[in-house]
Amino acid sequence: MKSEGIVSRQKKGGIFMKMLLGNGRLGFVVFAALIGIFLFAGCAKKGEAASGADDSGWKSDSGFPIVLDPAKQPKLKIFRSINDVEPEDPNENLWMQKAIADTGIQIEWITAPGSSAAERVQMMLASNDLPDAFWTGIGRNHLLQYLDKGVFMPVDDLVAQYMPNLRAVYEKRPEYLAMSYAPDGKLYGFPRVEEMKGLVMTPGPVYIYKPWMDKLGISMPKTLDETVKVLYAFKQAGDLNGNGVKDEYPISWDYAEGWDHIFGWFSAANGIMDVQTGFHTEGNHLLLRDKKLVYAALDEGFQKTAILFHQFYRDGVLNPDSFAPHATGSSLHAQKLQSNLPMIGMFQAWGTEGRFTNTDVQKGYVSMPRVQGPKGKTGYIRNNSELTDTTLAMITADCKYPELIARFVDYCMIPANSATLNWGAEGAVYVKDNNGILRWDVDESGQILKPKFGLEWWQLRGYSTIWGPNVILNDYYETVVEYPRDAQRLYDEQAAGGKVELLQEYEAVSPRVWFQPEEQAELDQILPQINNVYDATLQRWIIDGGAETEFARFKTDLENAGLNRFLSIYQKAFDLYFERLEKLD
Ligand SMILES: [Ca+2]
Repeated sequence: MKSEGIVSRQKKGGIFMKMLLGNGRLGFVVFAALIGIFLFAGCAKKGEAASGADDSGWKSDSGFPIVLDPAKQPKLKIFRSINDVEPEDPNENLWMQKAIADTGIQIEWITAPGSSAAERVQMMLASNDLPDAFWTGIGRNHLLQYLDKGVFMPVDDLVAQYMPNLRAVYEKRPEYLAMSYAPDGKLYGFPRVEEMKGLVMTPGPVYIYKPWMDKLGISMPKTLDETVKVLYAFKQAGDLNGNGVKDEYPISWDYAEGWDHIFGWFSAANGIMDVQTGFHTEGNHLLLRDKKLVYAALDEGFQKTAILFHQFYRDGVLNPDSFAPHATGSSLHAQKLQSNLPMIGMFQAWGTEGRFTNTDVQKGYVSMPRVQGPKGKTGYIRNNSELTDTTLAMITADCKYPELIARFVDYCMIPANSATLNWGAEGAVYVKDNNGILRWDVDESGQILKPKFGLEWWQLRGYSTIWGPNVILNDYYETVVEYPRDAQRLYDEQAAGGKVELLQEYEAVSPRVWFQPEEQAELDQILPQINNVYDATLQRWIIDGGAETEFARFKTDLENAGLNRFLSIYQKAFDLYFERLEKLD
């Protein structure tokens, strides 16, 4: 256990030296002291409690356990929000029980149910009645709000001194470190990273109904022109589902859902990828070219694709209900998928699971490979990040033993501990196979987890982990933990749709850059206006036409809505991020 996940001594501090020096904050004396620590750590045996640094003897100097005499450890009060399937006292949580056994750490948890956590956190901050750390329930907005009030403790030095496992992560992924710096150039709290080979970095596949292609003797299209021909062949064939009614549509879209953007899949073939992200809507329609932000709708490829989609609409190729406003219940698009007969030739979705009532219909849909257009290949990425948080376990300024928290977080950064912290404990969600790899503890069906503790399979994750800072990297799969079984099918379909190539071709506009509070407020005010112009214009162009003649006016409308200001604020945040990243490389 003691040597598990400890980084090689040679690598220690490499990136952190650059980062600390790069920020110009450390004088020579501090730098020398840190070098001393690394040299010392290089000599000490792993996990050995070295003498001298602490006189009470209740804690070790490095490795695990952290606390040697729990009775003597001063109290640590840590806040976290809890969910309703887990034990009320996080110390009774399955993951935490192993963590206590491994580290010896004693935590007095202050908890609130998820529904009232935000209010509780605001009260604690407003009254300055603070725990030693906020494990969860706190985020960037809190930090920005209290940044100049000294409520939170920067953790740069703690990372450099006490966190070899987190440093190893930053060595491999300097971009995550560069994204973690607050506007004042310091680190607060710790990250959560959930790399799943880019699962959330591309949208769900574009699906095409294979039995209709087979019926018409059409093979999978390879170009944009061939794709358009397939769609028109579907249209001309008429009653493909054989119910005597022309109720089929070659393409359907659920525009109001705001999640999938089949238009953007096409527009990339006309030279401009148009992104819709679902969440992080600030990244919609943005792409990075040579580190500069570009707004997709300003490109002629966007205009050209709008003209194509108007043809689809006019010719009955596109389901006219694609733009129906979202009422409660299923959208008209969703209802067509749920029909007992196939009604749609092509659509895009985050997997087909749960969208169909007839599994035979569902089985006919296959993931479409990218096709070549006049100015590129189809497909888009999502402006997302697998770094989902940078401010977990945020330590407050008055904490007397911040190194205990830092070392405990570093315990969470050991790969197997991160996997179980993120997805559920061994003994609940996972069992280790003969090679020591964590695998789902499945029932006889082989598909879902064995029910345990009187809970359903989908409750075992929430029951058995305390969440918090953790890092899952792609290289942990099949070395530490299996790829999440419930995501494998979607991943495979994305891969068939050209995911890997897309992620090499494009760089995501990360939502993890930082804005100053006043900039954020300005973005929040401008963004809905820009989106209104985009949404209203694109829908009108597709339904009524107008893309040929109104392109210049559209650009003016976007500018009047604040597009230039929006781009300059976002670009500034990116410039700072790239500048920091360069210093680390
Ligand atoms: Ca029909």
